[in-house]
Amino acid sequence: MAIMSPVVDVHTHIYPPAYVSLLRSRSAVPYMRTFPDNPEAGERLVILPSEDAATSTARGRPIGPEYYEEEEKIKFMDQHNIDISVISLANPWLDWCEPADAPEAAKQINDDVEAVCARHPGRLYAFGTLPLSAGAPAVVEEIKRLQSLKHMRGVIIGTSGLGAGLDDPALHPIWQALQETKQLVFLHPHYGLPTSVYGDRAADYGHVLPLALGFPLETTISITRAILSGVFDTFSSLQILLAHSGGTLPFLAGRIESCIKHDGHLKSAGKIEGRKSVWDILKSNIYLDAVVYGDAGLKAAVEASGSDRLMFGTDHPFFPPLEEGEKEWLSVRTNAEAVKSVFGVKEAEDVMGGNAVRVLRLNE
Ligand code: 5CU
Repeated sequence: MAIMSPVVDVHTHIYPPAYVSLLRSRSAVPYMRTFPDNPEAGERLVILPSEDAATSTARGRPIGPEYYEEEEKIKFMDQHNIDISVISLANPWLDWCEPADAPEAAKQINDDVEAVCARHPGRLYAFGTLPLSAGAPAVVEEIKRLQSLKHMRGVIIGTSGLGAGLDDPALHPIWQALQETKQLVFLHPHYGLPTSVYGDRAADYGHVLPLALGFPLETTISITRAILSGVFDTFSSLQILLAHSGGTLPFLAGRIESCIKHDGHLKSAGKIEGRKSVWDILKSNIYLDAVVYGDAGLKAAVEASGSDRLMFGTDHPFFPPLEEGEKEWLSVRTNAEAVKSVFGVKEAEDVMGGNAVRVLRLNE
Protein backbone atom coordinates (compact mmCIF):
# COMPACT_ATOMS: atom_id res chain seq x y z
CA MET A 1 0.00 0.00 0.00
CA ALA A 2 1.31 3.48 -0.87
CA ILE A 3 2.36 5.58 2.12
CA MET A 4 0.67 8.98 2.04
CA SER A 5 2.80 12.06 2.71
CA PRO A 6 1.79 14.08 5.76
CA VAL A 7 -0.08 17.32 5.12
CA VAL A 8 2.30 20.20 5.85
CA ASP A 9 1.46 23.89 6.32
CA VAL A 10 4.49 26.04 5.47
CA HIS A 11 2.74 29.40 5.83
CA THR A 12 1.38 29.67 9.35
CA HIS A 13 2.21 32.34 11.89
CA ILE A 14 2.51 32.81 15.61
CA TYR A 15 3.37 35.65 17.98
CA PRO A 16 5.36 33.80 20.68
CA PRO A 17 5.45 35.03 24.32
CA ALA A 18 8.61 37.15 23.92
CA TYR A 19 7.06 39.03 20.97
CA VAL A 20 3.67 39.48 22.67
CA SER A 21 5.44 41.04 25.67
CA LEU A 22 7.26 43.43 23.37
CA LEU A 23 4.02 44.42 21.61
CA ARG A 24 2.18 44.92 24.90
CA SER A 25 4.97 47.20 26.14
CA ARG A 26 4.65 49.59 23.20
CA SER A 27 2.38 52.51 22.33
CA ALA A 28 3.53 53.11 18.74
CA VAL A 29 2.86 50.76 15.78
CA PRO A 30 3.28 47.81 16.12
CA TYR A 31 1.52 47.38 19.46
CA MET A 32 -1.17 45.43 21.29
CA ARG A 33 -3.51 47.00 23.82
CA THR A 34 -7.00 47.25 25.23
CA PHE A 35 -9.04 50.47 25.26
CA PRO A 36 -10.61 51.12 28.71
CA ASP A 37 -13.21 53.44 27.15
CA ASN A 38 -14.31 50.65 24.79
CA PRO A 39 -13.99 47.32 26.64
CA GLU A 40 -16.08 45.42 24.04
CA ALA A 41 -13.28 46.01 21.52
CA GLY A 42 -11.14 43.61 23.58
CA GLU A 43 -7.41 43.46 23.00
CA ARG A 44 -6.41 44.84 19.60
CA LEU A 45 -3.36 44.28 17.43
CA VAL A 46 -2.17 47.32 15.50
CA ILE A 47 0.56 46.47 13.01
CA LEU A 48 -0.01 48.84 10.11
CA PRO A 49 0.19 52.65 10.33
CA SER A 50 -3.18 52.79 8.50
CA GLU A 51 -4.77 50.80 11.35
CA ASP A 52 -3.70 53.36 13.94
CA ALA A 53 -6.58 55.80 13.28
CA ALA A 54 -6.51 58.37 16.10
CA THR A 55 -10.29 58.79 16.04
CA SER A 56 -11.11 55.17 16.76
CA THR A 57 -10.82 53.19 19.96
CA ALA A 58 -11.44 50.04 17.95
CA ARG A 59 -8.32 50.39 15.89
CA GLY A 60 -6.34 47.54 14.43
CA ARG A 61 -7.85 44.10 14.48
CA PRO A 62 -9.04 41.87 17.33
CA ILE A 63 -6.30 39.61 18.62
CA GLY A 64 -7.01 36.47 20.62
CA PRO A 65 -5.26 33.29 21.67
CA GLU A 66 -5.20 31.96 18.10
CA TYR A 67 -2.35 34.45 17.52
CA TYR A 68 -0.16 33.42 20.43
CA GLU A 69 -1.23 30.16 22.06
CA GLU A 70 0.40 27.01 20.78
CA GLU A 71 -2.59 24.88 21.76
CA GLU A 72 -4.74 26.95 19.41
CA LYS A 73 -2.32 26.19 16.58
CA ILE A 74 -2.53 22.46 17.30
CA LYS A 75 -6.34 22.65 17.54
CA PHE A 76 -6.51 24.42 14.20
CA MET A 77 -4.17 21.82 12.66
CA ASP A 78 -6.29 18.95 14.00
CA GLN A 79 -9.50 20.57 12.73
CA HIS A 80 -8.01 20.87 9.23
CA ASN A 81 -6.13 17.54 9.08
CA ILE A 82 -2.75 19.26 9.02
CA ASP A 83 -0.05 16.93 10.31
CA ILE A 84 2.90 19.33 10.48
CA SER A 85 3.16 23.13 10.61
CA VAL A 86 6.30 25.16 9.96
CA ILE A 87 5.52 28.17 12.11
CA SER A 88 6.96 31.65 11.63
CA LEU A 89 6.69 34.96 13.45
CA ALA A 90 4.04 37.11 11.79
CA ASN A 91 4.75 40.56 10.38
CA PRO A 92 6.22 43.05 11.13
CA TRP A 93 8.85 40.84 12.79
CA LEU A 94 11.68 42.95 14.27
CA ASP A 95 11.91 45.43 11.39
CA TRP A 96 10.88 48.24 13.76
CA CYS A 97 13.16 47.25 16.65
CA GLU A 98 15.89 49.55 17.99
CA PRO A 99 19.18 48.22 16.56
CA ALA A 100 20.68 47.81 20.04
CA ASP A 101 17.72 45.68 21.20
CA ALA A 102 17.18 43.57 18.10
CA PRO A 103 19.81 40.80 18.59
CA GLU A 104 18.55 39.91 22.07
CA ALA A 105 14.90 40.14 20.97
CA ALA A 106 15.57 37.79 18.03
CA LYS A 107 17.36 35.35 20.30
CA GLN A 108 14.46 35.32 22.78
CA ILE A 109 11.84 34.93 20.06
CA ASN A 110 13.74 32.11 18.38
CA ASP A 111 14.30 30.33 21.68
CA ASP A 112 10.59 30.72 22.50
CA VAL A 113 9.56 29.31 19.13
CA GLU A 114 12.06 26.45 19.44
CA ALA A 115 10.56 25.59 22.84
CA VAL A 116 7.03 25.64 21.37
CA CYS A 117 8.15 23.19 18.65
CA ALA A 118 9.91 20.94 21.16
CA ARG A 119 6.68 20.60 23.14
CA HIS A 120 4.96 19.13 20.05
CA PRO A 121 7.42 16.60 18.63
CA GLY A 122 6.85 15.75 15.00
CA ARG A 123 4.10 18.38 14.62
CA LEU A 124 5.88 21.73 14.68
CA TYR A 125 9.00 23.10 12.97
CA ALA A 126 9.86 26.75 12.43
CA PHE A 127 11.41 29.54 10.42
CA GLY A 128 13.55 31.79 12.62
CA THR A 129 13.43 35.56 13.03
CA LEU A 130 16.40 37.80 12.21
CA PRO A 131 17.51 41.02 13.95
CA LEU A 132 17.63 42.87 10.62
CA SER A 133 17.59 46.39 12.07
CA ALA A 134 20.88 45.61 13.86
CA GLY A 135 22.83 45.19 10.62
CA ALA A 136 24.53 42.34 8.79
CA PRO A 137 27.07 41.09 11.39
CA ALA A 138 24.38 40.57 14.06
CA VAL A 139 22.11 38.92 11.52
CA VAL A 140 24.82 36.53 10.36
CA GLU A 141 25.52 35.62 13.98
CA GLU A 142 21.85 34.71 14.55
CA ILE A 143 21.72 32.73 11.28
CA LYS A 144 24.65 30.65 12.54
CA ARG A 145 23.10 30.24 15.99
CA LEU A 146 19.82 29.02 14.47
CA GLN A 147 21.66 25.93 13.30
CA SER A 148 21.88 24.77 16.90
CA LEU A 149 18.08 24.94 17.33
CA LYS A 150 16.75 21.54 16.34
CA HIS A 151 13.42 22.58 14.84
CA MET A 152 14.55 25.57 12.78
CA ARG A 153 14.36 25.04 9.04
CA GLY A 154 15.09 28.50 7.68
CA VAL A 155 14.23 32.13 8.34
CA ILE A 156 11.37 34.51 7.62
CA ILE A 157 12.15 38.02 6.37
CA GLY A 158 10.16 41.02 5.16
CA THR A 159 10.72 42.82 1.90
CA SER A 160 12.69 45.71 3.36
CA GLY A 161 15.76 43.62 4.20
CA LEU A 162 18.16 45.79 6.15
CA GLY A 163 15.95 48.78 5.33
CA ALA A 164 16.91 49.37 1.70
CA GLY A 165 15.20 46.43 -0.02
CA LEU A 166 16.47 43.12 -1.32
CA ASP A 167 18.76 44.58 -3.99
CA ASP A 168 20.92 46.10 -1.24
CA PRO A 169 24.57 44.94 -1.52
CA ALA A 170 24.80 45.19 2.30
CA LEU A 171 22.68 42.01 2.36
CA HIS A 172 25.40 39.97 0.65
CA PRO A 173 26.97 38.55 3.84
CA ILE A 174 23.47 37.51 4.89
CA TRP A 175 22.70 35.77 1.58
CA GLN A 176 26.12 34.13 1.83
CA ALA A 177 25.43 32.82 5.34
CA LEU A 178 21.97 31.56 4.38
CA GLN A 179 23.36 29.84 1.31
CA GLU A 180 26.23 28.26 3.26
CA THR A 181 23.97 27.00 6.05
CA LYS A 182 21.34 25.83 3.52
CA GLN A 183 18.53 27.68 5.25
CA LEU A 184 15.40 28.44 3.26
CA VAL A 185 14.36 32.10 3.28
CA PHE A 186 10.60 32.68 3.59
CA LEU A 187 9.95 36.10 2.03
CA HIS A 188 6.73 37.68 3.28
CA PRO A 189 5.13 41.10 2.66
CA HIS A 190 4.07 43.63 5.25
CA TYR A 191 4.35 47.15 3.86
CA GLY A 192 2.06 46.97 0.81
CA LEU A 193 2.03 49.94 -1.55
CA PRO A 194 1.73 53.68 -0.77
CA THR A 195 -1.89 54.22 0.34
CA SER A 196 -2.35 56.94 -2.31
CA VAL A 197 -2.61 54.27 -5.04
CA TYR A 198 -5.84 52.98 -3.50
CA GLY A 199 -7.70 56.26 -3.93
CA ASP A 200 -9.98 58.33 -1.73
CA ARG A 201 -12.60 55.62 -1.26
CA ALA A 202 -10.15 52.89 -0.15
CA ALA A 203 -11.56 52.78 3.38
CA ASP A 204 -14.98 51.86 1.95
CA TYR A 205 -13.46 48.56 0.86
CA GLY A 206 -12.07 47.46 4.24
CA HIS A 207 -8.67 45.76 3.95
CA VAL A 208 -9.30 44.31 0.49
CA LEU A 209 -7.05 46.56 -1.61
CA PRO A 210 -3.95 46.46 0.62
CA LEU A 211 -4.22 42.73 1.35
CA ALA A 212 -5.35 41.42 -2.04
CA LEU A 213 -3.15 43.71 -4.15
CA GLY A 214 -0.68 45.57 -1.93
CA PHE A 215 0.83 42.45 -0.36
CA PRO A 216 1.36 40.47 -3.60
CA LEU A 217 2.71 43.48 -5.50
CA GLU A 218 5.09 44.28 -2.65
CA THR A 219 6.47 40.73 -2.85
CA THR A 220 6.71 40.90 -6.63
CA ILE A 221 8.60 44.19 -6.60
CA SER A 222 11.02 43.12 -3.89
CA ILE A 223 11.95 39.77 -5.46
CA THR A 224 12.24 41.39 -8.89
CA ARG A 225 14.69 43.93 -7.46
CA ALA A 226 16.71 41.03 -6.02
CA ILE A 227 16.69 39.32 -9.42
CA LEU A 228 17.68 42.51 -11.28
CA SER A 229 20.55 43.17 -8.89
CA GLY A 230 22.02 39.73 -9.64
CA VAL A 231 21.45 38.14 -6.21
CA PHE A 232 20.83 34.73 -7.79
CA ASP A 233 23.83 35.03 -10.11
CA THR A 234 26.11 35.66 -7.13
CA PHE A 235 24.38 33.27 -4.70
CA SER A 236 23.41 30.61 -7.17
CA SER A 237 22.12 28.07 -4.65
CA LEU A 238 20.22 30.49 -2.40
CA GLN A 239 16.63 29.25 -1.95
CA ILE A 240 13.70 31.61 -1.31
CA LEU A 241 10.10 30.62 -0.56
CA LEU A 242 7.77 33.36 -1.76
CA ALA A 243 4.55 34.02 0.14
CA HIS A 244 1.21 34.01 -1.66
CA SER A 245 2.55 32.01 -4.61
CA GLY A 246 5.08 34.67 -5.45
CA GLY A 247 2.65 37.60 -5.49
CA THR A 248 2.36 38.12 -9.22
CA LEU A 249 5.86 36.92 -10.18
CA PRO A 250 4.72 33.69 -11.93
CA PHE A 251 2.18 35.64 -14.02
CA LEU A 252 4.56 38.50 -14.81
CA ALA A 253 7.81 36.52 -15.28
CA GLY A 254 7.56 36.66 -19.09
CA ARG A 255 7.00 40.39 -19.07
CA ILE A 256 9.86 41.00 -16.63
CA GLU A 257 12.20 38.85 -18.74
CA SER A 258 11.12 40.65 -21.91
CA CYS A 259 11.61 44.09 -20.34
CA ILE A 260 15.13 43.05 -19.31
CA LYS A 261 15.94 41.91 -22.86
CA HIS A 262 14.66 45.19 -24.32
CA ASP A 263 16.34 47.55 -21.89
CA GLY A 264 18.98 49.79 -23.41
CA HIS A 265 20.40 50.80 -20.05
CA LEU A 266 20.98 47.17 -19.04
CA LYS A 267 22.45 46.42 -22.47
CA SER A 268 25.01 49.21 -22.29
CA ALA A 269 25.92 48.08 -18.76
CA GLY A 270 26.52 44.56 -20.15
CA LYS A 271 23.87 43.12 -17.85
CA ILE A 272 21.66 41.26 -20.30
CA GLU A 273 23.89 38.39 -21.38
CA GLY A 274 25.37 35.81 -19.02
CA ARG A 275 22.77 36.21 -16.27
CA LYS A 276 20.27 33.65 -14.99
CA SER A 277 16.90 34.32 -16.63
CA VAL A 278 13.80 34.95 -14.53
CA TRP A 279 12.53 31.53 -15.68
CA ASP A 280 15.78 29.83 -14.59
CA ILE A 281 15.54 31.51 -11.20
CA LEU A 282 11.92 30.44 -10.75
CA LYS A 283 12.91 26.83 -11.41
CA SER A 284 16.12 26.69 -9.38
CA ASN A 285 16.03 29.31 -6.59
CA ILE A 286 12.36 29.94 -5.87
CA TYR A 287 9.77 27.92 -4.00
CA LEU A 288 6.18 29.13 -3.92
CA ASP A 289 3.54 28.53 -1.32
CA ALA A 290 0.11 27.49 -2.58
CA VAL A 291 -1.69 30.32 -0.78
CA VAL A 292 -3.34 31.85 -3.83
CA TYR A 293 -7.01 30.88 -3.35
CA GLY A 294 -7.84 29.67 -6.85
CA ASP A 295 -6.97 27.47 -9.81
CA ALA A 296 -5.76 30.25 -12.12
CA GLY A 297 -3.09 31.52 -9.70
CA LEU A 298 -2.00 27.99 -8.87
CA LYS A 299 -1.67 27.11 -12.56
CA ALA A 300 0.54 30.16 -13.12
CA ALA A 301 2.67 29.09 -10.13
CA VAL A 302 3.12 25.50 -11.29
CA GLU A 303 3.79 26.58 -14.86
CA ALA A 304 6.52 28.94 -13.62
CA SER A 305 8.26 26.88 -10.94
CA GLY A 306 7.03 23.27 -11.29
CA SER A 307 4.88 21.17 -8.98
CA ASP A 308 7.99 20.04 -7.07
CA ARG A 309 8.53 23.64 -5.90
CA LEU A 310 5.03 24.36 -4.59
CA MET A 311 4.02 23.91 -0.93
CA PHE A 312 0.63 24.13 0.77
CA GLY A 313 -0.02 26.86 3.36
CA THR A 314 -2.90 28.43 5.28
CA ASP A 315 -1.78 31.88 6.53
CA HIS A 316 -3.33 30.98 9.93
CA PRO A 317 -4.29 32.82 12.14
CA PHE A 318 -5.07 35.45 9.49
CA PHE A 319 -8.26 35.18 7.40
CA PRO A 320 -10.45 33.46 10.02
CA PRO A 321 -14.16 32.88 9.22
CA LEU A 322 -16.26 35.99 9.78
CA GLU A 323 -18.97 34.00 11.54
CA GLU A 324 -18.10 32.98 15.08
CA GLY A 325 -18.07 29.28 15.85
CA GLU A 326 -17.28 28.06 12.33
CA LYS A 327 -14.76 25.27 12.72
CA GLU A 328 -13.69 24.87 9.10
CA TRP A 329 -11.94 27.89 7.66
CA LEU A 330 -13.06 28.96 4.18
CA SER A 331 -9.56 30.32 3.47
CA VAL A 332 -7.99 26.90 4.13
CA ARG A 333 -10.63 24.98 2.20
CA THR A 334 -10.27 27.27 -0.83
CA ASN A 335 -6.52 26.65 -1.02
CA ALA A 336 -6.80 22.89 -0.47
CA GLU A 337 -9.58 22.61 -3.10
CA ALA A 338 -7.48 24.50 -5.65
CA VAL A 339 -4.62 22.01 -5.13
CA LYS A 340 -7.01 19.07 -5.62
CA SER A 341 -8.57 20.64 -8.69
CA VAL A 342 -5.31 21.55 -10.46
CA PHE A 343 -3.21 18.45 -9.73
CA GLY A 344 -3.45 14.70 -10.12
CA VAL A 345 -3.22 12.53 -7.00
CA LYS A 346 0.58 12.20 -6.82
CA GLU A 347 1.35 15.87 -7.50
CA ALA A 348 -1.39 16.99 -5.10
CA GLU A 349 0.18 14.86 -2.39
CA ASP A 350 3.56 16.45 -3.08
CA VAL A 351 2.13 19.96 -2.93
CA MET A 352 0.11 19.20 0.21
CA GLY A 353 3.16 17.92 2.08
CA GLY A 354 5.65 15.72 0.21
CA ASN A 355 7.62 18.68 -1.14
CA ALA A 356 7.84 20.34 2.28
CA VAL A 357 9.03 17.10 3.90
CA ARG A 358 11.77 16.79 1.28
CA VAL A 359 12.84 20.43 1.07
CA LEU A 360 12.66 21.17 4.81
CA ARG A 361 13.93 17.77 5.99
CA LEU A 362 10.89 17.20 8.16
CA ASN A 363 11.54 13.46 8.38
CA GLU A 364 14.95 13.80 10.03
O1 5CU B 1 -4.62 40.44 7.54
C1 5CU B 1 -3.45 40.83 7.54
O2 5CU B 1 -3.10 41.98 7.74
C2 5CU B 1 -2.39 39.85 7.33
C3 5CU B 1 -1.10 40.10 7.82
O3 5CU B 1 -0.83 41.11 8.39
N1 5CU B 1 -0.16 39.15 7.67
C4 5CU B 1 -0.44 38.01 7.03
O4 5CU B 1 0.42 37.16 6.93
N2 5CU B 1 -1.66 37.80 6.52
C5 5CU B 1 -2.63 38.70 6.67
